[in-house]
Amino acid sequence: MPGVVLAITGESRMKRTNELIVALAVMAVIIVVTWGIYAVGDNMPNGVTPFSKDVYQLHNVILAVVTVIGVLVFTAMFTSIVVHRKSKGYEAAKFSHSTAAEITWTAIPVLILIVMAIPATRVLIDMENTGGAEINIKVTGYQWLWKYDYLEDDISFYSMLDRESNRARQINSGIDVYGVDNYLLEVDNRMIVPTNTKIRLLLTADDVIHSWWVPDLGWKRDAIPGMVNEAWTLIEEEGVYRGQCAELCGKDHGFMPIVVEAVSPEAYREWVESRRSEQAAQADSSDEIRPIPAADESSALLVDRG
Ligand SMILES: [Cu+2]
Repeated sequence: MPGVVLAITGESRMKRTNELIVALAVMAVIIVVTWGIYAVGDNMPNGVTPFSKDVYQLHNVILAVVTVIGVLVFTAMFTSIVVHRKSKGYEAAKFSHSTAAEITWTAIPVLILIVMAIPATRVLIDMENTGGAEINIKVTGYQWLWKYDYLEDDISFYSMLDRESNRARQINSGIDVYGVDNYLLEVDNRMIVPTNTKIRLLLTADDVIHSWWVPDLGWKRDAIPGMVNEAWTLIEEEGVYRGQCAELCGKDHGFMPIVVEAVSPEAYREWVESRRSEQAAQADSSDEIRPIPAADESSALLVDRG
């Protein structure tokens, strides 16, 4: 009898070793496939504000956590499917309740969620903190353009799809859209802001719900009629940052881009002065009307880095 017991233990140890080898092989395949997908795919942009960098870090941490979970779960699943298949004589366990299993598969996910919630909450709280802004800009969405009101500087203007993109997008325009620079991502009047300055944006809309989204700033916020949503940004690098309306708002939803141009605080002051005198001249000659798209010299302070 002891001989039989010994033989069985030896056999089950062999089985365990085989299972382990299969599990490691399966895990290696899953890791290689996952790595391949990550290598080929696009990650979200790191952005140009401290806040967008926090969001990016948070995204990376959570992506790592879910990747580890995914690798472990798929390894266990595929190993079980291969090693414990019915044709090898395996039968499913028939227990109906296991307190230990219930506690384990509740406690572990709860712990993981708590660990992920801590940094996520920190970023969310930071996102809501619009205090201490030096510049307040009201952004209003219309079908299908944006209006920017600089509350401290009394500047206000509309910003719509630039003339070249608009011409190219017409049916049978005969224009090759690939030849148009920043096709559908250029406007007549860019939103000019200074770098390294906390800017509060007050978002609203005048007709339907729009959504103001510039990926490099790290957030997206709905512009809702009758409501004012708040957001803030602080752009560290000079440059041109492009975005789009991100809420389906009607037939020309795809034709109301957003272009933010961050310039040095000195260049910003100059722009404010020139814009103000331009506005004063306009106010003398006519009442405010929505402009027809026109190439605007003042919006070309900075060469687009493409
Ligand atoms: Cu819209």
